Amino acid sequence: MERSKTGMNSERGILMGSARDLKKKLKSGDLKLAVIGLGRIGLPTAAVFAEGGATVVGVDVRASVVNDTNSGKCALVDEPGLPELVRQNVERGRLRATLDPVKAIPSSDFVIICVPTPVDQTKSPNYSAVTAASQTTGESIRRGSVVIVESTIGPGIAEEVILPILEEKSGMKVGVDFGLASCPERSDPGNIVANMGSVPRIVGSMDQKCTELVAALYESALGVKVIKASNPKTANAIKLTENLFRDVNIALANEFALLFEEFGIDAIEVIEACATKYNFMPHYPGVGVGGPCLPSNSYYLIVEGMKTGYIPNLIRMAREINDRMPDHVVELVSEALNDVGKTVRGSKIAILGVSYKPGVKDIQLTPVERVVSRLSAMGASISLYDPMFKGEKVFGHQVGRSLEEASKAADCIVIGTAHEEFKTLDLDRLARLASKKAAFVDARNVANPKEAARRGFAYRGVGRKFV
Ligand code: SAJ
Repeated sequence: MERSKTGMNSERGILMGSARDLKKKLKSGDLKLAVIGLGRIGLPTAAVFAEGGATVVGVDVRASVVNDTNSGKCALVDEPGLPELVRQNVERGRLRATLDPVKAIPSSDFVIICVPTPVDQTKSPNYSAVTAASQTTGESIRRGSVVIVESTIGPGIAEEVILPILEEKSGMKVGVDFGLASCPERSDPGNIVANMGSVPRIVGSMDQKCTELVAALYESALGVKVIKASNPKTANAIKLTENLFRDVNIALANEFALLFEEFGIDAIEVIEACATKYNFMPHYPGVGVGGPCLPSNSYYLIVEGMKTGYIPNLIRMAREINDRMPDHVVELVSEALNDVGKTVRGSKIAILGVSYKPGVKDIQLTPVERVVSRLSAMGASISLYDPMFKGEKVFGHQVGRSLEEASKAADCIVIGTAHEEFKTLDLDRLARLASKKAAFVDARNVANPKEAARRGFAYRGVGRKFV
């Protein structure tokens, strides 16, 4: 029996076998995976691979997540299908979790790293969780295993930061003793389980053999198509390109909105008409861009670009435009209140929706937070309502148990998130609940401007300032 340099017992590693061996191992239930990080991406990843036939051990630093998982529970209730998938696969004995990476990594064929990569106050990427996971993996990995990085990282971080750590900690060589691949997650929060079974995956690794193996893993266990990229940095560039494409196009939509407000033109009418053209992909203006991905991902590319002396100005400017939208919404609130002879100071402002996007229970970098803090600082009393946070404390405010509770006697109603519930607002009822002369500021364009104005509201929408 060959001993790996890390002194662990090991059998012939997956890297030494073929894609066919891998599929056989998966079929026989002998394929073992470790997933590092059981958050919004890691837990679904662990669950779908278990559902696909692998035996998965999830690793997380949070005891609550580990205990929940081992008792078949899942806190991500806003991910359709995930709670059932976790329960079923824990009951089947295919999925379990641990706080101790050494209980997961040495026996695994694949180690999948799904830890967060936020940016810090200075907008620099914080890769500390990724480097820590790489160190732990390097210390425990067995010969012949493959490391897959699903976390979103800058181009070159896999080759220049993660790889040296893995080689140094394991004392082994990539491409010879272990494999390293980037397979960035591409899942849409709020729809992740379905996405993981349908959206093609991108795989780029240090050598062709490893790329073939990782591709075979995702194809056979998840049933998805796999795009083979030239190398990890290309795979990471692909992920960032699709997210920055979205962020820049949202910024363009926000810039059109700011312009068309000055011209008295309805930006939504314009965008929807443009969307009838075959090559126009509609993006919509609003209170800004939130979430763990788009507000951060640009900086991975900006920072790597600046190291080369090239400053990606368009990408940077797009961030500035999107980051300014919450302040624009505060201006719209102030204007609309003026229309009814009121000021922000002393007004009751009901904010409907705090999540960064519809249908998810997530306030990470939500643009609504700045609207709440600015209006509070300007002397308004704030009441919040969000169907995902009923009765909970958010931004220091108690979220109401109902829309009615939050909107009662409000001088201004602000739509912060386009949750389903807000798309069928009963404007008559809202007008009766709100104070006599009230404003309505739709920062997610869910309501019909004319209908709002017809109920006597002083109306403002992002890109809609004409009624
Ligand atoms: N938004 C707009 N206007 C739009 C679309 C979105 O203002 O037209 C806002 C949303 O309200 C939200 C933010 O942008 O605040 C981000 O929304 P999103 O729908 O892009 O959602 P994320 O960040 O949850 O997911 C994105 C997705 N990326 C792309 O669609 C290119 C998802 O597929 C990625 O997997 C995810 O980032 C990620 O993890 O990177």
